Amino acid sequence: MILWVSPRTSSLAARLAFAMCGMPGEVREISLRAGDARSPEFIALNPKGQVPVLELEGGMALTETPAILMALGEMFPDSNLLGTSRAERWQVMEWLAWVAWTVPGAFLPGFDPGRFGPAPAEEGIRSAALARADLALVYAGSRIEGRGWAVGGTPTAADCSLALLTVLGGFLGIAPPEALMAHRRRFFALPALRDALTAEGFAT
Ligand SMILES: N[C@@H](CCC(=O)N[C@@H](CS)C(=O)NCC(=O)O)C(=O)O
Repeated sequence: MILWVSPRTSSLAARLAFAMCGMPGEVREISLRAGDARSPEFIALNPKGQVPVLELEGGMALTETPAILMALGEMFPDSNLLGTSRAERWQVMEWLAWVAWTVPGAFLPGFDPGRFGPAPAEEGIRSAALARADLALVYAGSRIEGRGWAVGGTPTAADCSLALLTVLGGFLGIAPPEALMAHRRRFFALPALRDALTAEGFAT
């Protein structure tokens, strides 16, 4: 099994989930910045030209973070990535779906406003995105306040996705609410994540 990522991008959530499963395969890094995702070899793997991709034995190349996290959680149930009950699994999916919508809807235009409108509109697009991203972080902070983990009593895939939001917020210069930062510190302190975080350039 191979997990394809590009460091310090939204593939971080899948990389953390892979680490929570005990690194069941190889992690292969490409550089989005260098254009690797547009190479013929990568396009053959994922015609969308995006990371993450989970390449499975038998040739399936699974894309889309929620699908990858769900597949990992099902293949490695001891990881508790999908929680410990049916209700927790639904709640984990609720978080994954929300983050999957929130990243492109609220954060991405902040990084790359030119993709969402012509040059004269870029600054407005960017500042509107920052406001939406800030609101999303405040919402997530209010949900995590007073809790150890996003769902249930152990870390799950939802925590991978929440940590990603704080990281993207930081890249945009937004300070996430303290409850969310405390959650990220707690999560990043898990020994299973140490190597993945080091590879992504985060101090643990
Ligand atoms: N819907 C996909 C989005 C993945 C995505 O946007 N990946 C970004 C990483 S920041 C990417 O590869 N962007 C390259 C591009 O779209 O050109 C998911 O949830 O996994």
